[in-house]
This record gives sequence, structure tokens and C-alpha cells, in this order.
Amino acid sequence: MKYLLQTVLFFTLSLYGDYFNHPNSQETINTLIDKHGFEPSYVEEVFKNAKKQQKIIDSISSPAEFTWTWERYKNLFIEEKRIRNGKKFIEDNINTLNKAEEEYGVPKEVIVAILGIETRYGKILGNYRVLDSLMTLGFDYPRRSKFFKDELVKYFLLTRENNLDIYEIKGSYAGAMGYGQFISSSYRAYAVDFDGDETADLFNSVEDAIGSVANYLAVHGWKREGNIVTKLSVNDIRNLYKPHESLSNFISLSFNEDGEDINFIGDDNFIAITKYNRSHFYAMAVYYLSQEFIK
Ligand SMILES: [Ca+2]
Repeated sequence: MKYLLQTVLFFTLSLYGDYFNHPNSQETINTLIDKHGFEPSYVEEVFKNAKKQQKIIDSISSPAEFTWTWERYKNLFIEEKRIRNGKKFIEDNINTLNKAEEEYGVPKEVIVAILGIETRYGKILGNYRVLDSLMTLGFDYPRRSKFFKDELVKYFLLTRENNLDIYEIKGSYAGAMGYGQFISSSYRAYAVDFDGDETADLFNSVEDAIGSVANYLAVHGWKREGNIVTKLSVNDIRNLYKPHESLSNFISLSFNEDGEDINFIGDDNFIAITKYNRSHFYAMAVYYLSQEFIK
């Protein structure tokens, strides 16, 4: 009987991280209460209800962007169904997309490519509770602990400001949410109301999602009419790499495609996309998919 009880207890404890009594969580708890004015009983309840999920730690330890080959990555995102659904998404939302393009200078195809890669145009918003992701990564993943503890505080603030249910919201393993997969800090800083109801709702409003992706890129250096990538010949590359020349305004890229090395310069707008996701594969996939919509 005693053994059984211990087993049950152990099971319960492993299911609930008990982040309220976790040795790493006290500073964050104090910040929420002292600095941001959350009720201690509310903070306690939320921290006690978060679950540690090992799958989250496993996922963040081997992201596709940094372990896959470009070929494999490209084939996942640049495929017929995603292209077809993207074209339909453009048709269905053409007025909003034109408005965003005009206001922020970001082509509609790029906005839609990001939504397509992030969530299949809002169809797959993620299956992890954002609360579990941020607690697990904030307190049980030391390598990124500072970043995710900060996101957790921002998540508390976001749910309070936007009247969202802190327990219910789901997202990616890294706590990214809604159509465009914004993390809490980005949501608070860059989400915009684009349908005029005075709240930025990236879960239910496709208009707000479109405006917010465009705003994010505009804030992060997108240049109207600017280039994303420029394909280069071997001679171009030799000419570019003059000694002592500053290369800070573009990124040089080399991808292997069908057994051939292809060289690119990633321009201002490529760099803006890497502020959305720092992987070069990601930015290149956004570019390729956006080009498919123009064909
Ligand atoms: Ca809105």
C-alpha cells in the first residue's frame, strides 16, 4: 500500500512540474507579483498548474532548421498543397493583403509565405499549452532559461492585457502563437489591429494576422521595393569579396540544390525575414514559396 501511494505520488509530481516550488522559479514569481502587480494567489495557482513536458525539451534540442539539409527542408515547405492553398489564401484575402502591402511595403506573397510556413495559413497553430512550454523551457532548460523566463513574464502580461485564458492558449513547443506564431514579447510589441475592432487578435482574426506579419517585417528593416536575394555566378562572388570591404549589409549564402552549389546574396529584406526566424533556410524557404505564388 505504501509502495502504491509512493508510485501515485511520483506520477503526480512528474506530471505537474510544481513550478511554484521549483528552485529556479522564485525570482520570476517575485517579478510577477512585485513588479507587475499580479495577485500572489493567482500566480501560485498558475505555477502549480503548469506541466513539465519532456517532449518540449526534446524538440527544442533538435530544430529542423539546424539539423536538416536544405533539400529536405525545402521539400517540406515548397510543395504542391502548400502552394495551392497559398494561392487560394491570397484570393480569399486579397483586399486585406493589398492594404497591408500598401501600408507596410511588404509584398502580399511574402506575408502569405510566412503564414504558410508557420501554420499552413492558420490551420495548425500548435498543440502545446504555451504555459507548459514557457515554464518547461524557463525552468528546466538551462541553456535558454533567461530568454524563456522573460517570455513567461510577457505571457502573463499579454494574457492580462488581451483578456486571454492563460491555461487554454496553445502554440509551438517554443511558445509561439497564432497564425504567424508570435512569441509573447513579439505579440505585445508588433501585433496590430488590422480589422478595426481595437484589439490585436492573432488567433481568430486573419486580418490582424496579415497586418501583424507585415508590421513585424517593416519594423525589422524591410525595404519597400527592396531585394530579398540575388543569385550569383562564381565570378560575381570573386568580385564581391574584396579585401577589407564591409559585408554588414548583406549575407552571403551557398546552398546545395540537386547536387549543385548555388550562391546567393541575402539582401536587406532577406535579413528582415531572418529577424522573424534566424535560420537562413527559413528565410530562403519564405522567398521560394513567395515566388511560387507569383508564377
Ligand atoms: Ca482586431
